[in-house]
Amino acid sequence: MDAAELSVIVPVLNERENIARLLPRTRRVLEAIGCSYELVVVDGGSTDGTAEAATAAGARVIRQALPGYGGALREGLAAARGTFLLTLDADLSHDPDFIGKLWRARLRADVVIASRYVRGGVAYMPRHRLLLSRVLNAFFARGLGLPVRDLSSGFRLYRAAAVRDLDLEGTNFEVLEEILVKAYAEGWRVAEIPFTYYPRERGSSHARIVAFGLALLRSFVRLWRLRNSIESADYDERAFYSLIPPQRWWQRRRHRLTCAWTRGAGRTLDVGCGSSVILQSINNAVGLDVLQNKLRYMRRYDVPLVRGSLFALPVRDESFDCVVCSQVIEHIPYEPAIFAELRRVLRPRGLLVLGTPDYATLGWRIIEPLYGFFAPGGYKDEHITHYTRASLVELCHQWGFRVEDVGYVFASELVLALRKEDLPALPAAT
Ligand SMILES: Nc1nc2c(ncn2[C@@H]2O[C@H](COP(=O)(O)OP(=O)(O)OP(=O)(O)O)[C@@H](O)[C@H]2O)c(=O)[nH]1
Ligand SMILES: [Mg+2]
Repeated sequence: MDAAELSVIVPVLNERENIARLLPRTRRVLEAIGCSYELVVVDGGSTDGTAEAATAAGARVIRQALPGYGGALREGLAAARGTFLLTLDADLSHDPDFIGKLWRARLRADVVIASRYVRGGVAYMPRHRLLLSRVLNAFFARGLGLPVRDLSSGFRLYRAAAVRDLDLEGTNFEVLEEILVKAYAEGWRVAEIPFTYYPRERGSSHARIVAFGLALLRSFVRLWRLRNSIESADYDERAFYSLIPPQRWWQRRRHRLTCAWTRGAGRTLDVGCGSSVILQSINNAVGLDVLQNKLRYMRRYDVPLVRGSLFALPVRDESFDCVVCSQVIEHIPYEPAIFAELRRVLRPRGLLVLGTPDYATLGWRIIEPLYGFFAPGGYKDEHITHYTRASLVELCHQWGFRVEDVGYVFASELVLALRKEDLPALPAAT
């Protein structure tokens, strides 16, 4: 079978009556949309003839091997062959007529959620379940720094690439939050569109509040670690808005220094931009990074981006008026190629803004261990090359950069403004 444009994935457990109503309606909606599609039903061992009903309605039925709703969803996502993957419940709480709206919103983000909790969305649910759902969603969104209202909606449209490589482990309904958090941490965009939810009319519920609650809390702890580690695409951006005062001040001081010097400096290349706000504040910048997830995250801001490494910048000679290289050189081994490349891409008399911790300062020698202790998922263990002001200035001179200005973040992190001068002879790149 050819790959479809859209795979519709329905996890089912004893939903014979519901699936017999859902699938023909879904098919009509998909025919009206006019895309090529496949219907994938993931059966968790139904004993009421659900699988037979699904097969009779023309769906591909998969018998799940992993346990629970989470297992079913993961197997369904893995088995689907579409470019877009849509998941919905069988119990008609998720009206198939809504698929048209999700499909029309498919280019707005990589994950589109049918959301009960955005403006225009409505949830007809028993009051105690609504309350629980709202509290848990607010807790997850706040605690994990996700700008999403309805993290537990199972009615979603995914770009297949956004979920294909996620390493998922949830077996209960907490897999929904897990998918979202991991996709977001990989830099994929998430959007919500308003949706009206109705409770199931037939069949019986599979929600087990206590087991689900415990699974959700365990999952929260793991996801919290991920969100506060540098693995998360928006780590640098979140640090700028951190609620921990020293982290917030640090980021802002660095931003202020760097942006004051690069303001109006012309065409700028931000090498190792990550998801830093600096890239956005320099209005004429191209962002460059080695990490795909950081670049993917920054796409939402419409900044020009390029993937590459400082050892071999994928840009032409002398093509930038200014280069920013902040918090990069301490993460990579020292090689002459670094300075040769920074020099090569800058025009004559161009400006280089270079930032790195100064290991000769008492401040940094105290702060780095503290940072490693309080932010175990942070950057400390990645600092492999230790510069001091003296060693860095010496190197810059060798490579034909004149120091124009010197700044410090909390007397520990050095930021140099350097001017590219003519050099009669460059040091041989060894
Ligand atoms: N394959 C599979 N499907 C499941 C499993 N648990 C639930 N489902 C299906 O997942 C969807 C959502 O389950 P529901 O029981 O509706 O859960 P809920 O919406 O939180 O609760 P209610 O609507 O109140 O029943 C339905 O289509 C179920 O049939 C499972 O272990 N395996
Ligand atoms: Mg339901």
